Amino acid sequence: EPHSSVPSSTSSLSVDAQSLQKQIDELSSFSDTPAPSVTRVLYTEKDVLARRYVKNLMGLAGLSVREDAVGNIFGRWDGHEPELAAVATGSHIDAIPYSGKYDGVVGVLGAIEAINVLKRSGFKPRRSLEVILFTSEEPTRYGISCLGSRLLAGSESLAKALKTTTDSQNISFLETAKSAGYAKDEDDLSSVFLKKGTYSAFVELHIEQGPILEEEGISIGIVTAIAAPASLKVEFEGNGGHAGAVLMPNRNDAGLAAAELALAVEKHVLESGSIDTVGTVGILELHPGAINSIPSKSHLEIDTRDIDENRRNQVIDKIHQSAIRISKTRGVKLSEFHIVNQDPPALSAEVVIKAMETATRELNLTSKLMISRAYHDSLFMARLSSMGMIFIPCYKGYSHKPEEFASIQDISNGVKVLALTLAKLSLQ
Ligand code: HGY
Ligand code: MN
Ligand code: MN
Ligand code: MN
Repeated sequence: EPHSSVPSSTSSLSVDAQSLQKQIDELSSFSDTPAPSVTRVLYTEKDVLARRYVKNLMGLAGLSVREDAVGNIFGRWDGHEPELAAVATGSHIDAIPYSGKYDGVVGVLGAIEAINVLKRSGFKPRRSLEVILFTSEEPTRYGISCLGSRLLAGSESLAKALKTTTDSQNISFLETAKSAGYAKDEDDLSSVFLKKGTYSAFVELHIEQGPILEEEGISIGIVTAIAAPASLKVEFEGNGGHAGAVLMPNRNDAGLAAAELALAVEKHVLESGSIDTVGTVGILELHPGAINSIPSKSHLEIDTRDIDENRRNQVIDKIHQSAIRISKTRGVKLSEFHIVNQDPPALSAEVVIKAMETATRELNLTSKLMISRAYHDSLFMARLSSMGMIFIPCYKGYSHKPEEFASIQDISNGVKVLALTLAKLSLQ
């Protein structure tokens, strides 16, 4: 009967930095855009290849691998009390167009390496440990963020919506999932929902996607809360017409309505009274998209977030009022105002924060408590169990662009903190 104790001296925690860096580089080659950018969208051929690559690494780490109906992938190391709720970790490998090779990837490949670190140290888990590759954290293909973890957390509305969801090419989610080898028989996605008590804790390793740790020369960020994200889809319709022949008083320009609303988003965000309120219009499409044709239709997708949920919701209400006002003053139709998601923030659990603080201290690493302004799968895993996140510095805070970078030293620090935190939580 193996006796499990947390690795006594932290010197027994050795990260194979060279192979981890190689894996990060190899994984980044599964991309639909040229290096140094990475584009890897859910269920595309590159996504399927990348999944296969990660499943192979899970197998090499001695993990038993299973996949659910939408392609969440679980690698499990049975503890000597396997009936207890397990401790999980993980992140995502999908990448938005022209992004970088560390967002999400550090928390998947780093998690597998954390398992290898513990195995090399002779550690034996009491609670089983699971590494999760979440399907589609990014909203790129179907416009919904954290699709896999949202389902795991039991979102009935999402399970229902996915039966009729299509992508921009009008291909259905279920058909595409099937082509990637998932959603085989049932189109009842509630099979993905995890039972309460499946996990006792969930910890995610991720690059900060902000400049604080690097600026302050701190090695580890201990996340205390994840900001509340929301996304809106808005459409205006006007008569369009000839860009030369229609005089200005006779126009109802859907493109200018969109431009006015985009500036209204900025205005309402800046007037919220807090630096923590953010907002942007990341997608703005004009139809028909010809220089000499007055836009007859415009489509905007708005991303607005705040650490304070009510303040964020007030901004959404003001954006809605502005959309209605603009449609009246410009004589365009507000043909859609749809709130795609309006999620609450998530707080990290004391028990996980404590384990991470102890781990960073034992590893002689500097650390700082901080909030995550980016959302993560942890936002939804917090609905299933105690949650915590470990941040590592990234170059100038860059993310969602090819210049994204994290040093293998910082990544290795994060992996060691993750390994020690998982070990502590496994023995509780
Ligand atoms: O947008 C986000 O916050 C996440 O990085 N996908
Ligand atoms: Mn024992
Ligand atoms: Mn991202
Ligand atoms: Mn991410």
